Amino acid sequence: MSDTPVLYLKDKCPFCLKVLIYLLEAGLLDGMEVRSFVPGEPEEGELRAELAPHFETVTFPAAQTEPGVYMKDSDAIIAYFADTSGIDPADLQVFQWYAQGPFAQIGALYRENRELKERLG
Ligand SMILES: N[C@@H](CCC(=O)N[C@@H](CS)C(=O)NCC(=O)O)C(=O)O
Repeated sequence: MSDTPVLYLKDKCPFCLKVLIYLLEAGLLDGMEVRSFVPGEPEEGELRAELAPHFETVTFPAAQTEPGVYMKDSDAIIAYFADTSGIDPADLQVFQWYAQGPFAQIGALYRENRELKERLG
């Protein structure tokens, strides 16, 4: 197996998009292998089966930073690549626009929706 880091993404996932934007804008994506799936397509089962032994619960995005070393959680993945590359996400304009704009709004709407549903019982 090569030492190229691998990124595991679920199509249209907002957490995955956050990592993707960071890596793209930082110029790091070219050096990575991206394995993504559309929910319901056959690749989904393959990727979940690959990741399942490495996590108690599989979530996307996930990354294999070196052969056999897996991590998940979008902020942790960004922090790892920021640390190894020295490229601070705070300096990336498109990343900041997304993280503080649409991504933050999606989170706020999700929490509001969950609260309203709980109140409805
Ligand atoms: N805190 C995690 C949340 C990631 C997350 O919840 N991703 C969703 C997809 S948008 C997921 O993996 N859901 C479970 C699944 O598809 O099995 C992160 O920042 O990466």
